[in-house]
Amino acid sequence: MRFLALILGLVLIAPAARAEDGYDLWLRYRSLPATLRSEPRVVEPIPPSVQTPTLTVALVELKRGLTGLNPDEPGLDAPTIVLGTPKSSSIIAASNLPLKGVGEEGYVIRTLTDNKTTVIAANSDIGVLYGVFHYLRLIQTGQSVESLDLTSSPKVKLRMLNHWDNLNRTVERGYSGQSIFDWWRLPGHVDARMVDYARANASIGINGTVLNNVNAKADSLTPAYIAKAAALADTFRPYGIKVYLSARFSAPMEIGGLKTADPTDPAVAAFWKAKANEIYKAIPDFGGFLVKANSEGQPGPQDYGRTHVDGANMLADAVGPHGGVVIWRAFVYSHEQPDDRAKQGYSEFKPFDGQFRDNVAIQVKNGAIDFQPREPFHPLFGAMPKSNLGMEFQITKEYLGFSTHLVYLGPLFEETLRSDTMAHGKGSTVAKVVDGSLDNRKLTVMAGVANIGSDRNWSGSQFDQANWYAFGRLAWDPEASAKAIAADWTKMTFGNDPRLVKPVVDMMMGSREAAVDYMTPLGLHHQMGRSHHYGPGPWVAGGPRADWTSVYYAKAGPDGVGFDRTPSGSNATAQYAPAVGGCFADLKCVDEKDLLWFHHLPWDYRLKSGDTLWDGMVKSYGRGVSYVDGMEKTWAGLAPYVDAQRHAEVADYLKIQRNEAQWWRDASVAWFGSFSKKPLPAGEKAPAKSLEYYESLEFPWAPGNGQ
Ligand code: GCW
Repeated sequence: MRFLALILGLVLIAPAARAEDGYDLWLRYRSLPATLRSEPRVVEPIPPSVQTPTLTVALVELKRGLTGLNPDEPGLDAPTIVLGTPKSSSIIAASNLPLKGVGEEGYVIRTLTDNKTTVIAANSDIGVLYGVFHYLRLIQTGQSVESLDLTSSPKVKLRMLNHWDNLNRTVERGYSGQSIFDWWRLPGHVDARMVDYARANASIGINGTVLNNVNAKADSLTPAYIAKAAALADTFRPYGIKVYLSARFSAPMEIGGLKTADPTDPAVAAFWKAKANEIYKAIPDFGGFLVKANSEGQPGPQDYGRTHVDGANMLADAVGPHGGVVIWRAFVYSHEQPDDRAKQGYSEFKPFDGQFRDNVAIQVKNGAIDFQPREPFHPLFGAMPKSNLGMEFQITKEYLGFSTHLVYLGPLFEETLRSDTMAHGKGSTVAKVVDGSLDNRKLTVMAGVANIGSDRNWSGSQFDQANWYAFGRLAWDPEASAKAIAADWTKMTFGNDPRLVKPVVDMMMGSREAAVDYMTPLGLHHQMGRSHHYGPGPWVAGGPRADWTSVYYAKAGPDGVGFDRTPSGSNATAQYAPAVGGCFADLKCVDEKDLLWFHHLPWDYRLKSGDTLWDGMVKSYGRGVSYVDGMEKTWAGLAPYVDAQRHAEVADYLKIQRNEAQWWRDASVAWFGSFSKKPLPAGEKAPAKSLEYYESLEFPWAPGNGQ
């Protein structure tokens, strides 16, 4: 009997138990359980005379999804799906659909009054493909498609990935193997995986990709590499994805034979114009340039006494006639500048508001330091109403445990986007700056530093796929809910069983706060190991520049801990709208999550909980570790609902995370305890090893550091 039950059990869970490695992402299209299946549908063919590459891939995707999710044959009288534009389909043209309101990339999905026909319609072919992915998502997530009437269109114009991929296939801050782009074999061979890359991105609405690292080599702009980029552009085009290149500002000298890269020099401007013409000849829909200038040693206009405006506008004039854009990063800080690093981006860019060309966007990281587990929103959001201000998030988790820590970034993205800049009073959220609605900006950008690599599972871990997914969904709609996105992703990636979905979503939703807790609680930041940023390194000091050390940020001493950014300190709070900055600077108002970001406080400062700061810190670290413990246990209990291979991989990683969270906790408690000199709160264990031990650990081969 026991044996029979076991066999039966195996048969019942057989579909889930099939080996999967994560390659299929959220586009698995595995057959749904009978209870969730809707009636099989017939997809109307597209007449050859109106077929286009994009409509063709939309049709193929729809059929692939439908037959995968429900392999039953449609009956004779089965309902139909018609997809297309008013140009490609007479049914759509005659259906009186609200297409006017959905713009260039949006779509309408509607079940017509005959109740037999559902149209997936758009003004453009790419809108149709987006609509197909939405329709499939409804089925994948177990929603009814019997009677639909919905519209959707992206709120942000450029929804982009930024690959920090080098030409030798190393990836700066990449934890998922090598670069997905096989530069050496291009353009002769385009890996079939490039199509799946494009499908996956299109499925979440991403419409641009920067192929090379912002720490750029001029080689990317040589004819040989332009041809390689063109081969990728040809592959991505049916999926609505444009390619962009990071441009090295000194390229005119390195590959143009000039003696200068001064943006005001006519020969330099002529070099860039000619280069743009050359690129557009090979890639007629080339997106434009992304530029990291005068930051962390990269060349830029300031090398010639010129400004960011001079540099950006000169490049903008080169790509402008072709419809291209220049995305100029605001991630600048200089070691000659003694001021608080958190202030430097704002100080440099704010005075230029209104001076950039219309086809320039300033790309601003979510926070003023660098993709920390938690940062208050960057003060530039809301401060440059006369400029196009784009968002840069980091999907790859440089400061969040790389690919082996389960940290769902949806809540981080959401927290930033929902922050209120108060630029025009209440409700002036960062999302409204990014989608352009606050100041009526047309060129809007949301970029994510990609976590994609050559690993079979794309992102280094199964759960890191969710961060790529969430980024895309939030770029489409910056006001979307991180939790709803997590639920969609979980259902599409692992299945619809509520016994799986709820615990996984819960686990994901708390995972980022847990990482904050075990790494940098209460507003601490930049406490990671030197240069590779792996593991704890609160003792990191010395070296080439103060603002690359941990002690610069935590300022721990016998008197207390934290960075005073109030008017009595660096006064970074003055860079925010008065109501916001005033609150940050006020101990009675500031959220304790940001406490030590803005304040230097004594160890016995009383937190709202009644704990002293020291006790509160120690408890936070411990809370983070316990959360990971909990995730490990929850996940172990989910084995019946997840295929063995993916289950085992996640379980291994959670174990790594559990150990590393403990290490973070112990090392941090040892370090900060050497200043506080206070006993641990009751029930808290002493660190397992001595401070010297933690300080002695070295990781010369930690990934993501390579050039
Ligand atoms: O996050 C930091 C990284 C650098 C990166 C830089 C940037 C591409 O440590 O590796 O360089 O930011 O955003 O330019």
